[in-house]
Amino acid sequence: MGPVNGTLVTEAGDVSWLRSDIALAAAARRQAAQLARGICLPEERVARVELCVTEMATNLLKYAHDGSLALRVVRARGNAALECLSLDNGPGIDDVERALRDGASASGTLGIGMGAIGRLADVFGVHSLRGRGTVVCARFWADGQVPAAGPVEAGGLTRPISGEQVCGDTWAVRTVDTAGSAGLLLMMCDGLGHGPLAARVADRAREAFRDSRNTSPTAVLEDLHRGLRGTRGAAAAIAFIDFAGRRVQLSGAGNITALVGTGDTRTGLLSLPGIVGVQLPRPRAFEAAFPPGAALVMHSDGLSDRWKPADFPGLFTQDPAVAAGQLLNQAAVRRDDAGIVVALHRQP
Ligand SMILES: [Mn+2]
Repeated sequence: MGPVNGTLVTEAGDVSWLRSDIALAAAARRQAAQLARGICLPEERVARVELCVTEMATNLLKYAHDGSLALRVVRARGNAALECLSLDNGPGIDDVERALRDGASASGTLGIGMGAIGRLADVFGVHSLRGRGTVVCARFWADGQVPAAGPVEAGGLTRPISGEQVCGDTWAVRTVDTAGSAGLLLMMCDGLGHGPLAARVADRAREAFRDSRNTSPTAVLEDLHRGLRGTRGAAAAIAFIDFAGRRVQLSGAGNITALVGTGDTRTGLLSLPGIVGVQLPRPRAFEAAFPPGAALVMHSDGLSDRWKPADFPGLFTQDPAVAAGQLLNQAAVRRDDAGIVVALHRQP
């Protein structure tokens, strides 16, 4: 049974990570086509997906040297889409606008094919940092219809520690719509350790978050604590974005980084010590303003917390999957599961 006062917007699912090597294009085509058919994309659109990942793989191999593709099914408000993300730490694209227009970057390298990917996909986004890397996102909705976006858009991404197929980091987003308040609830959860036992914590956390009837972050965190009893436990944080009040409230325990970025400033939101599911002190909530243009970012310790919004010009005007992808791409520490969820308050 779902929550009475809200519906699930989106949550972490399985992500296929494919590292850049000579077999990347073929492997990505096979994997992407299988996922696309799994959500009943018509064959004509499966062919588009295959073209898209071929372009992405070719770009990574030729120009970025090292990078990866992340393929996944995303679900939002009852619809499903196949999403293809390309992440690299290559030279970047000098002039993204130009690369999209005439199919060649100013340096004649990484941007080739970018315009083609943009024309193939239902939703397309690219964010590039010179000398630091590029993230490209192409999304194909099963029915070709892009769902209407709300005032706050959210998305996330997880990547398991190298050598593991499953991830202990997870995230989820659901709406709150009661007489008193309308907004978005977000969860970021880092199951202790990694591998299948940590992934089980992550599954249970998403379940507890979905089933919670509560709307305040402290109460949802306590529901998570009950849901995770008997597991090895997790660091977790719950945030509530109040649409009318333009504020965000956060309650967390353990090592989850949470901050609101507006322009060049970042306001940290504190979590208390504790292990959700094992030992949770009385939760407290911390608040920050969340004006239009603001970004809420929550991530596990699989990402360094030393990044600054000022180092990512233009990132928070992008699709949340691109923003999450670029932050993970630039800040992941690689010796741990990595997980991040981002909510962006669109300008009215
Ligand atoms: Mn961790």
